[in-house]
Amino acid sequence: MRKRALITGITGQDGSYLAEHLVSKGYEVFGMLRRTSTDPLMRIEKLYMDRQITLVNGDLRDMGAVERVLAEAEPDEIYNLAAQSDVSISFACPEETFEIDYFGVGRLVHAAMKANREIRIYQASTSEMFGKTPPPQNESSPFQPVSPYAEAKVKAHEDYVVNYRTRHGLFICGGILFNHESPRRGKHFVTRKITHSLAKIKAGLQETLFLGNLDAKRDWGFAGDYVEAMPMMLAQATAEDFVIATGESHTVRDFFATAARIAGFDVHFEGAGLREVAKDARGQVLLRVDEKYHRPHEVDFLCGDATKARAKLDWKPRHSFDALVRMMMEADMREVSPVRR
Ligand code: NAP
Ligand code: G4F
Repeated sequence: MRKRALITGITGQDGSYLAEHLVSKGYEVFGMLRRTSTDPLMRIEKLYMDRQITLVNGDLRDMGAVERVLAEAEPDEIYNLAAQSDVSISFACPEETFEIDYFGVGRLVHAAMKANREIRIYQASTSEMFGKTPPPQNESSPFQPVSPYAEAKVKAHEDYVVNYRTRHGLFICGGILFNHESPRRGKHFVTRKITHSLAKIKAGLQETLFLGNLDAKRDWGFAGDYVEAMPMMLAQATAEDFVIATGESHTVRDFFATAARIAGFDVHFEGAGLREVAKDARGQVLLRVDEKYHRPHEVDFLCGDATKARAKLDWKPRHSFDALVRMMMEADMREVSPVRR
């Protein structure tokens, strides 16, 4: 019998890669689709048109809808990827963030428990939960969240992953994934903002890119590699949490410099703080710092230790930092200037 998987957040970056991965492994895949999704087929059009996935309308904010989606999908496995996933938006919209990223998880877990206690559940936890805890961060590192997004994810992890696993015996794994990117990344996240803007600057469609904190360090991996760890977690004999990371960190400035080099710019940096700029060889300012992109509280340094995932899941990342930046930069150059190909 084919395994049935329900993916919430199927229209997002991870949902689209995971759907492709599970289809390739022979799963019957269902996806929860929000009525308000702005561009629902942007990342999953082929899967949908080829009838390789089934989309079911629902919203994590609506208990009745969650129950109906579960009744229709009858999943063996649930991958809860749906979230208000933008950290800086969470400072502006904390209630909406909690409604989806905390209460939404509770609705899904309760509905799953009512439908079938044997369902295996993957919850998208996050490295953002470590907040101020210095690197390297692993499964034993304390959580010190500094944003409403991270607080909601910590509470969901503690209340619905750890607690429902130990107290109610449910099979729930928390995947504590460090930042992972791809050409499908939303353009408001810093990596894609950089590659997409550089592609436009290169094509003469934009003059300058404005960013916030260039010193923040992130452990960036490729989303396509990371989603493969999700079904591996649910295939274990016992439910546990796993950190998924590359173990290598770079600053936002490094990401920009690497992408600019791949795009063909010869960049150098001048000045410091809010006056820091990056110029090309002709002196054109490609990058300026704008205070409006700084956050009220920042996570300065994330670098994950995925030793447990390597040992127990036999998972490791297949793409290097340079390969990831190249993949994103080249995809954006093709998207912005298709005639160049
Ligand atoms: P994403 O691209 O922002 O996708 C988020 C998805 O959630 C979208 O499909 C969105 O659907 C859906 N969604 C939002 N609110 C919903 C609601 N009320 N009901 C149902 N669906 C809703 O995020 P991602 O990068 O793929 O990340 C996937 C998950 O992993 C998220 O939970 C995120 O917090 C977590 N995570 C991400 C990273 C990372 O680096 N990417 C790292 C660690 C953890 P619409 O199309 O309707 O907006
Ligand atoms: O790309 P970001 O917005 O990602 P962030 O905040 O690390 O969150 C992402 O990864 C988390 C995993 O740790 C996920 F849970 C979460 O859902 C999301 O996928 O920002 C990365 C860094 C930050 O330090 C930010 O301050 O880049 C810095 N940054 C500098 N200028 C900027 C900008 N970030 C954005 N989005 N836009 C800027 O202009």
